[in-house]
Amino acid sequence: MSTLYSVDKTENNTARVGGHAAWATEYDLATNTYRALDVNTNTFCAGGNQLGNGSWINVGGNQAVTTGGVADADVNITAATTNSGAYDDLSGGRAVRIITPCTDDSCNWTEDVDGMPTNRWYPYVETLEDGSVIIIGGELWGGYVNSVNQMQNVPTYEFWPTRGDPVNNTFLEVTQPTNLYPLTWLLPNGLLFMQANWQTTLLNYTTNEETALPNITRAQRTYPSSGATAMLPLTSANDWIPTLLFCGGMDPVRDDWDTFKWKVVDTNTSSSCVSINPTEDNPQWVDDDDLPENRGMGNFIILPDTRLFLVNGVSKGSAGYGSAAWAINQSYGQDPVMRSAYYNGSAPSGSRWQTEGLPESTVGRLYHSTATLLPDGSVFIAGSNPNADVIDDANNATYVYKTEYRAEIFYPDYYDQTRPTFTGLPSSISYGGDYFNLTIPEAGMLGKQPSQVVVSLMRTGFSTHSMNMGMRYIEMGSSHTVYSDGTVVMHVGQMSPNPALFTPGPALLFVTIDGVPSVGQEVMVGSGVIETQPLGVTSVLPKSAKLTTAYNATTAGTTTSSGTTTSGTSGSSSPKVTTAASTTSGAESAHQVRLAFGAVALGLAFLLI
Ligand SMILES: [Cu+2]
Repeated sequence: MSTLYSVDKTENNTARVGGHAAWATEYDLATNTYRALDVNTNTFCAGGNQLGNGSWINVGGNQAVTTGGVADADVNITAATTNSGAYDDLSGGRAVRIITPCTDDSCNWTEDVDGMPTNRWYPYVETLEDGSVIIIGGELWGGYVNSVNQMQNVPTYEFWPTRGDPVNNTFLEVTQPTNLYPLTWLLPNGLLFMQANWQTTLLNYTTNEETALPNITRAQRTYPSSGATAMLPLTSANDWIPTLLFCGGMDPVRDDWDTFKWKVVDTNTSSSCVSINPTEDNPQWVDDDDLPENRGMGNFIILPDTRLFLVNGVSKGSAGYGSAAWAINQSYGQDPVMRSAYYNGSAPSGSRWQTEGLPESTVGRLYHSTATLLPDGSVFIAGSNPNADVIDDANNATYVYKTEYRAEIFYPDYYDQTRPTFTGLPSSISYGGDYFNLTIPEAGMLGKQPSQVVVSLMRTGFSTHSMNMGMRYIEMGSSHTVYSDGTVVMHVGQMSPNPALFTPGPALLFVTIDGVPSVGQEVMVGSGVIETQPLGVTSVLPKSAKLTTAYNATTAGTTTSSGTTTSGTSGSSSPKVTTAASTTSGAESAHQVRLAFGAVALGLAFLLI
């Protein structure tokens, strides 16, 4: 059972809640039904991520609006005053919204309309080592880009829960006009990698020191160019060293993005891919294989077999909409790319992209579309609305790009294969400590060798604007014991005692054998509380062994002396440890599988796939 939480912008959806149009839902994939959730603030272009306690946070947005996205007369309207306009909404610029997923229809978004001291439209949200979040940048009221002359830049970051006043950030002061949703990743060394406009920096968010890195090459990747971006899977093969990949976007004709002087919608998007290894000495941008076709607003989804799936986007133009004379109706992008692609980062250079056998979609996914991995390894795709309000056949039949309410599911090539199965997942995974065991029955091994088994943890991220904030894959260190009846027990190390490598909160655990993943099972990483995480010592794995005795559930895992070891190899090492250990106690909690879905202009009434 999977449930998606979607957040739209304030607009005239047919779904209703609390006497007004609904712009948030809980969607049950199993029954293809949804429950409208009563969000009152305007969530237009908010940011979001997963907290260490299992809740989802969604922050910022825009002023209260009425029909057509037009600002209400009282744009600062908040809970202290009366809701207004056609949609009965409140200003969302300073709002902090939280939902804790549930299985009984009891949960709703809680909204603090004064949750931040400043408006933030297009803020980036990244989860930190203690399961709190840093909220970065944005602007006050919205606009196509963050133009210098509009005087609405918000060049600060702050935290939730709050750690005091917002902190000024030089990088955000020098990267206008394309520093909305500044692309940010927490690195294993605790620094924040930030990329916006052409610039790149490393931010120490505790000392506010910045270290400039070389400018990104060949194209801009931040909104509104909106390249596809991801941290590549952290694996034993790459020694858990992070590489950040940026594909597509646009090399703008004008760096000021002046829509009076440049027909953005007729400009080709980029086919370039570049990557950087930001924790190396002297990091440099390097070219990666070009995309199969040029694409802006592409969305990378990490698959549990470590490939990336690329979907959505356009071949011409940019994200955003508006009243420029050259717009396609309101859209600043056109010619949707219907073909998706796989990227295999472990393939030799020149052969990393694969498009053979991939079906083409018939649904264009332009501005405000989304995608997310589901626990069964498929990819859920939805949304598209490059317009200020709902556009449909009834109110604007001639529009080229209408509001898209159809959702799709993409099934990767492994989907219909027999899947690995496993049992024994604990309710939580700690930072360091004793290893745990997963049991794979003989049938679950698919006839493969235990050396082909990979155990990984994944986060789907909060999907919006071609980004999945918080999306991450990490391979767990493991070794194995094989029994005479073919049962394999995987000994899996706890997460390295470094929460910056993989921050606390719910994650999906996959067992993948020779490229075929199991269905992911949810597990809490860390204490389940937003706090400095208890750290143990790095797990010590037993040597891999092959026993002459059959598997016995009551003795397995406690000892390997029940049989004769006929072969032994050392288990793969655990991810690098960069922090020392100390321990405090923390509560553990288990959570149901839930994925949040941060879509603006995402349809609320999904059609059957
Ligand atoms: Cu937007």
